[in-house]
Parts: sequence; C-alpha cells; structure tokens
Amino acid sequence: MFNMKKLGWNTFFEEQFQPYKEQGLSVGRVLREVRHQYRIYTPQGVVDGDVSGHFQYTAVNRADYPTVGDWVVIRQCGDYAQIEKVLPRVSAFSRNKAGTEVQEQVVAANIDYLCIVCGLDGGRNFNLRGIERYIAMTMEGGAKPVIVLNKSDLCADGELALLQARSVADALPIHLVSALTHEGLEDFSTSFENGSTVAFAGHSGVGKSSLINTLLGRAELKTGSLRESDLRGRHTTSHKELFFLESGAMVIDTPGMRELQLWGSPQNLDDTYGEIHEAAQRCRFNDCSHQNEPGCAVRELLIEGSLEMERYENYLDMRSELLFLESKVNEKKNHDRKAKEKALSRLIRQSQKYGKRH
Ligand SMILES: Nc1nc2c(ncn2[C@@H]2O[C@H](COP(=O)(O)OP(=O)(O)O)[C@@H](O)[C@H]2O)c(=O)[nH]1
Ligand SMILES: [Mg+2]
Ligand SMILES: [Zn+2]
Repeated sequence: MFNMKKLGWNTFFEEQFQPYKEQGLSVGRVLREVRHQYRIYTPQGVVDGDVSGHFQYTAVNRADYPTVGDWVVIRQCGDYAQIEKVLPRVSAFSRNKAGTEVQEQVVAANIDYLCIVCGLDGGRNFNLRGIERYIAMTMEGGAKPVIVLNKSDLCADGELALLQARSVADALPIHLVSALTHEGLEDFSTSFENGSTVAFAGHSGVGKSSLINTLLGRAELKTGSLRESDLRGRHTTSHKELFFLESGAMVIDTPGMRELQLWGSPQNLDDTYGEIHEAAQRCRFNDCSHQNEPGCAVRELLIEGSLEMERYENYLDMRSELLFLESKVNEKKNHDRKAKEKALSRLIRQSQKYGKRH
C-alpha cells in the first residue's frame, strides 16, 4: 500500500478528485512517460496505462496530456489503466517546444523545486544569462528555483563561481557540488522536505543524471561521456522519470535541452527583474520600451550603474521573445476558434438539410 502523502498528495488534489471518486474512479501519479505510455503510482500499486479515447477526443493541446508528476484520474481495467483526466496542476515547468509551431510543452508537473544545473567544466555550461532565463521560467511555472553548480572538482575557484551565481540569483539557494567527489551533496539533498518533488533541468552534459544517480546511491540513469574536444554532453536521457530518494523527496530527471525556448507571458519577467519592473513604473511613457524613449527610468538605472548592461540586454531579449510568443499564441487561438466555429456551422447546416429531407 502506497502512502499518498509521501507522493505529494494534498487537500487541493483531494478536492479536485472528489467528483471522480464518487464515480468510482481511482487516482495515481505519473512517474514515467515514454511516447504517450505512462507508468502510474496508485494506492494499489504501480500500473501502466494510456489516455482513454474520450481523453484524446477532448484534449486540444499537447499540454493537456499527462506528463511526469501529474496526478491523473484512472479507470482500472485489469492491470491496465485508462487515464480519463489530468487533475489541475499546482505548478509546472514548461517550455516552447522546439519547432516552427508554438506549442507549450510541460516538462514536469506539480514540482516544488526546479534545480537549475550548471557544469563548472569551463565550457558554456555555466552561463549567467542562461541561469536568468531558467529562473524566470521556473517562477512563471510556480516552482522554487534552486541553483546547482556541479562539477566543482573541475573548477579552480568555486567561491568565484558562487559569487557570480549570486549576482543573478540574489535570494535563491545556490549549491556548489560535485557528483564525482560528492562535495556539497549532503547539504543539497537534505534541503528538500519529505514529500517534495524536485525536477532537474539544464543543458545536456551538465551532470543531471549523474547527480540523481549519486543521490539515489545507484546507477539508475544512463549518463553520457564527454567528448573531450568540445566538452559537450551527449543526449543520453531520452525520457522523463520520477524517482524516490531515501530522504522522502522525489526527483525528476529531464532530457537535456540545447536551448531553453521560453514559454509564458512578458508579465512573468516582473518577478525575476524586480528592479526593472519597479523602475518602469516611473518611465514617462506607459508603453515605454526602455530603449530610446526620453524620461526612461530603466535606462536611468544603467547610467547610474545600478543595472548591468548584460542583465538589461537579457531582459530586453527575453521580453521581445515573450511578446513574439504571445502574438503567435493569440494567432493560434484565433485560428483554432475560427476552425471550431466553421466546423460547428457546417454541422448545423448539415443537420438542417437532414431535417428538411426527413
Ligand atoms: N568531473 C566531473 N564530471 C561529472 C560530474 N557530474 C557529471 N560528470 C560527467 O559529465 C558527463 C555528463 O553527465 P550526465 O549526468 O550524463 O549529464 P546530463 O546530460 O545533465 O544528465 C558524464 O561523463 C559524467 O560522468 C562531476 O561532478 N564532476
Ligand atoms: Mg541525463
Ligand atoms: Zn522606460
């Protein structure tokens, strides 16, 4: 018998589940997803399953489908489960799926912490602007960001790296660790409470799978060997999976991403760039783009020296990316709505014709 609380079950999910419970359906948490095949933890044990026909029929977007960490309502058919519903997520880490069409891809759901893993191996795996992007996306999704500087054994000056990370992640937890020598791992792993869910994200090759293996105390996940020439990791993690730590926390490994494509709205940068948001209230124009308008309080910060040029530029880049995304998403929504209206009126016309004939 599984203890649901240990899995992160709480009164919010209980309430959401209530109507389905009354219909005699069960609930479980998705711990593994491989090409729309799901492995689910339920109070009765582990089952494999797939979404039901009705689910497929009503799902509109890819983000509506279950992902690792989701609580799902299931209909049990022998040792197989049919997923009927995804309970609302309390948090999620999403990105824009790489490709031409805009599409939200939920990397992990119902996570308390997102570990932003960097590799201090001298390559491009420790990038402050990249960390900033991840922080903004994590906050947008409602999880708490944690900065993990891995491969401390390969870095001559860990203190400097900590200071640099501190400059973009002021009030956030930052851990200097090594999956190889286990430096810093004790503090790191004990910082997550019992029943909390922790997802690991970051470029491929930074050591996410190695860290999780070390925390698990066994070589559960495949790790990639580095090609010496360019320090780039191979893509060895191909699916997402949730694991249980002895400490009572759960961890989710995610496949590496070459680049984090933002998902969200421009307003969500306000938390990450608090000082810019605050100054923007004092700009002369309401719709100031903070680029060349007179009376811009954000540019004032630059002149004063209290805002770094790189941080400012990163903000502008992310904002324009998110504005573009917003316009694309609206375009898609309009397109989908029109398509639905068309289909509906065709249906009505057809039924009217049918009515006349009979
Ligand atoms: N020296 C050193 N190498 C590490 C450390 N962590 C991971 N690696 C190596 O980095 C490579 C990529 O690790 P992996 O865990 O597959 O990275 P992932 O793509 O983020 O999951 C592997 O060759 C690991 O052995 C570390 O702390 N120190
Ligand atoms: Mg991996
Ligand atoms: Zn301005």
